[in-house]
Amino acid sequence: MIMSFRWYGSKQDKISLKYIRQIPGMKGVITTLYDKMPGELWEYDEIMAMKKEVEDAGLIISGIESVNIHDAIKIGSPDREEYIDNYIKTLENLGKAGIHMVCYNFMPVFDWTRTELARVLPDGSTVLAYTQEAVDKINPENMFESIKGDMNDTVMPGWEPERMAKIKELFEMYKEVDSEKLFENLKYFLERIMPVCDEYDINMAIHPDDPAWSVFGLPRIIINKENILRMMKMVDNVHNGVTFCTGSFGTNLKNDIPDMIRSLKGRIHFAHVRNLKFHSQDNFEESAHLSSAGDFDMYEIMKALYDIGFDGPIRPDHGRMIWDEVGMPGYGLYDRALGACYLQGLWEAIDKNEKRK
Ligand code: DNO
Repeated sequence: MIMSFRWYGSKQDKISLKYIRQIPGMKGVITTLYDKMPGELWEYDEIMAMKKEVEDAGLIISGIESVNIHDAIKIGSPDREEYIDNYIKTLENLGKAGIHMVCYNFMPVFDWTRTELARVLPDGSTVLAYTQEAVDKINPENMFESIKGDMNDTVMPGWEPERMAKIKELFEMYKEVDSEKLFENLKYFLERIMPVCDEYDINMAIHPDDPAWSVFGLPRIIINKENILRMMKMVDNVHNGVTFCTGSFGTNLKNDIPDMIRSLKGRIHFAHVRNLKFHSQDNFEESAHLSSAGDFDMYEIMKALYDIGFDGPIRPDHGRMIWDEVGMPGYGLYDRALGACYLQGLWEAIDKNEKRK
């Protein structure tokens, strides 16, 4: 596995590449061109400039999170062709730059959804949290306003103000799109991009929907084993793969995470590994990474990744805000660094144990 850290670029991220490199075992960053809107073309020179900056700091770009998908592609409107053409060209430029993993999602309107960005735990740390009750009470148009105050003046990906300003329009555009239509549009998109992925050996890694159910009446399809296997089969190409995000699939307690990992052998191209603590199925928070801090057995998760021979980029996912750090919720330095070390500790123990057998 390639231990990596999500980095928002020197213009946006308060955390420097130097700090990231100082985390033990850290090899790469997962990043993106943050000023690109979904559907916009990424020029080769822009990609190379970003790559140079990272490599000059002694790290590699282990993958892109994300090259976002324009709504026209998800909706399947006639103008999708132009955006798919741009996507293909972007993939070609990434491939030429030697970048071989691209994370994306196919969630309508909202990306991940949390109802609190700074729930205070008994130890004084703060975490992202979700309650169904809060979602059920809120008008989706007010969703952004309701969490904005806790964003600490950062722009959280998926929640860009320009995008949120068009929210009414977006809902209108998705009116005719149900789950089947979304599957169909995803298939169309994947079939169009697979040739360029084959040519440049680019692993596409879809991020699951978070939480793993419909919110605000919008369809969500990447939510469980059945659907993800359906997606793998519908475009049966090794480059059509998954970002296995334990914290997203894991929002639904019915999802057996280690079993899902095993069933996706060869198709997991990227792993987001974090823990959740449930008060009930409808009320959970993003705990520290350790098994003892939440409800997941992190050993079993890492063991499943190990057993399927996972060798792609992996990153600690959302962390708590600790030690008075102020930053983008979920994406501070300290707790994610602790998470990275913990995951590597589990991996080393599993690896040594297996090799001694
Ligand atoms: C949240 C992230 C998601 C993810 C996208 C991938 O913190 O895991 O925003 O990056 O869904 O496109």
